[in-house]
Amino acid sequence: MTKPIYTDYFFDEPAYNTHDGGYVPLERPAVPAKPLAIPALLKPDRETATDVYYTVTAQAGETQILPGAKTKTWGYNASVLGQTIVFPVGKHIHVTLQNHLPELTTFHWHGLIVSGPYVDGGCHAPVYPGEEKHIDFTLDQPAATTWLHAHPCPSTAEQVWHGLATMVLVTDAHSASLPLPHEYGVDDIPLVLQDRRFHEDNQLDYHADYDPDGVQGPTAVINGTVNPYFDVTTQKLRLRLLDGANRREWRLHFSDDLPFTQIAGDTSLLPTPVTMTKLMLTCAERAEIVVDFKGRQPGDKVTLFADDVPIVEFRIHAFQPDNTALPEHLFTVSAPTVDPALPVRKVVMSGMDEQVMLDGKKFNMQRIDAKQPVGQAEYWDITNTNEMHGGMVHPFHMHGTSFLVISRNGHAPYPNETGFKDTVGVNPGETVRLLVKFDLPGVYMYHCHIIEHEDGGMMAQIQTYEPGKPLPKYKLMDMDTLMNAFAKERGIKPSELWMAGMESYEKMGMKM
Ligand SMILES: [Cu+2]
Repeated sequence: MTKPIYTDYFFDEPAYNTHDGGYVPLERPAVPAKPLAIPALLKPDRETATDVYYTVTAQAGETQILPGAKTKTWGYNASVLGQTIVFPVGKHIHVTLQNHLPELTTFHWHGLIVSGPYVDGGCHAPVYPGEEKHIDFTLDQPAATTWLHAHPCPSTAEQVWHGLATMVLVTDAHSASLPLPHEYGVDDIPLVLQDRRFHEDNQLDYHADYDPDGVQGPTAVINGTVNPYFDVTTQKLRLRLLDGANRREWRLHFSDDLPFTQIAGDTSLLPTPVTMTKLMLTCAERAEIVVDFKGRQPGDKVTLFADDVPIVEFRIHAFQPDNTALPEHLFTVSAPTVDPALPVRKVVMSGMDEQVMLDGKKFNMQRIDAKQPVGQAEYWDITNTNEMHGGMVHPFHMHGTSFLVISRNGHAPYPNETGFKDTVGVNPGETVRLLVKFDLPGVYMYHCHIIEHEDGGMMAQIQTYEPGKPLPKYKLMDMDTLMNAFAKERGIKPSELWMAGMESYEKMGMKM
């Protein structure tokens, strides 16, 4: 049987962000092309046969993004975004988290299965300016493209907008053994997809751009580069795509409808490669794709588009022929069994703008919304109650676990969501069934990953526990403590503080 080449974006067209009232279309860049920035690999401080030690520093800096004035940005071990971190599965990993920013932040490992709420780095794990903290963990999960980003409620969106996001590559022996492009920066390329608006003197102004349904800008910024090109020197290129935008959906395709093959989703390889000409990512989703430039000649150009706007140009140079076929089998999914007697857990994402809620409530850091025993697989039904027309796709993200997508409104999931994931776009009027099992006890957040929605309270948290053992007590943060700290750091009164999610709570008459 010949395998299909998929030619659609799978998601429901009436719910695309292009129909939003506040949609900001991308504009063709008016600045000269520049080489795509490839983040350096973060060097370990030291490494032994069993352990590896890193220091990750959140820092402020200036970045030459546009001609003229440099843009004030934040990053991890870099002025913007960050160095790429590599975590080998099985090694004991130690990370020193340093905060050199003028305000508190957290270090959230999006896609890593590490214990919550402290190592996970959500809102309960602030690192204050000038402080450093140490975390350590051992990963037991498949190779994947994950990422690190700030998650200090309710300022996650603004901190990510300033640049606090970088890729974290989980590596394992199985993935390394496959005939896939592996050479970082040569044929294995990270692509962090973001959009920004540049104000006077090329500066960001998050408050000016604020939209409770998600902040957008007209300029595509890829790995921190505007109008990038990449010099292709191999027949095959593996692109690790991350929707690192606060709100934007990326509908990606190449010039001449060049087909490409998706090999991995958020947190694992796909069982089998999926060939397609179009790919849509919702916020925080990842896809690894392999593009084959067979037949292209030196001097040719292949362009990656988002909708109808070019975002990266691939300039073809001479390459050695590489006609190795991609393996038909990439990964074995071992799905845990669900006890049919267990009830299906229901999660409802509702509203838009300031009205967004999860299960009819806004997030409260001090409230545990659900409990699930470690090791017990359960079905979770995630429903988006938005109307198809005028509604939006909400990307549902879970901390502390990888899930399988079982069905969409009772139908098969999309062909490219057959591996493990941590974020899934839910269409308006749709119920997506997930298979969820936690391996580690802790407190974990789950939320919409339109970051302004999460700051606006479209978030909840679950405590996972080991049956038969006493429930550990976790020190959970509260909004007042964080808000007072932000105000102090900014040298203003708490009453003068503006933060992204505040209006969403205030307009709904709810306390943060
Ligand atoms: Cu949302």
